[in-house]
Amino acid sequence: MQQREANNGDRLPLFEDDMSTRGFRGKRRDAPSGRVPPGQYLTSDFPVLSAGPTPRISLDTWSLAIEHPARREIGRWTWEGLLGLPATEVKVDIHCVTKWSKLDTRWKGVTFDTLLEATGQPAPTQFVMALCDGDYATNVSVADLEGGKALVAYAYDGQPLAPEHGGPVRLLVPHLYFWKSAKWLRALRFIPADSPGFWESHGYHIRGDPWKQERYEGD
Ligand SMILES: Nc1nc2c(c(=O)[nH]1)N[C@H]1C(S)=C(S)[C@@H](COP(=O)(O)O)O[C@H]1N2
Ligand SMILES: [Mo]
Repeated sequence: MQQREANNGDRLPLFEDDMSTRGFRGKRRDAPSGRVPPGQYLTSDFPVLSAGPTPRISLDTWSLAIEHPARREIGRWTWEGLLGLPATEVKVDIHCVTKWSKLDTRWKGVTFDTLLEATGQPAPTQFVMALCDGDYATNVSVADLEGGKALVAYAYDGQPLAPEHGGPVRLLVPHLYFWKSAKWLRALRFIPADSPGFWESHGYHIRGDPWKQERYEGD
């Protein structure tokens, strides 16, 4: 995959870097095949996939927590607090296990690395459960979050993230199937060992790498 190779493994390409190198990539828009994982088709619209209703979330009371396995909080940010952290803009391709892929989606938010750094501690364990309003949860390894691979995103395509797409804040882990990109994110809880979240306990793959077609348990 071109974007990955050009950007150190799975690291998210910074939006500015991407724009500045675009000239060297020439016709990559005409040759998207190398960017579409096996079994996926391209879509230009943005489907909404939610296991339940879109929660109503008030920014006045909203916060995002990072929790130690013993559930002790090691960080918490209000909406203003989150916006006050250094932001990152990325342009990435996303891949849903229901087989749509969408190229060049633009997001803004705070990287996992920046949040963890702001806690002033190293990762307490190697696995995280992303917890959401509305009971959804998904597991992600620290290896799949760190090194610029994941964003806590609050803007999409230059606008505040729409509620149906996970606003105010969602996780964005674009190198894994999109079910890992938890909408309405409220906490990142470090867990002692990898354990399934919502879809992962309903037969979906524990990791979900679209390039390996890790769709279902056992793939
Ligand atoms: N909280 C929450 N996050 C979620 C989901 C959900 O049902 N609830 N669905 C997941 C799935 S299966 C996909 S494909 C994407 C869909 O995101 P979208 O609706 O913005 O396209 O969100 C993921 N994150
Ligand atoms: Mo999905």
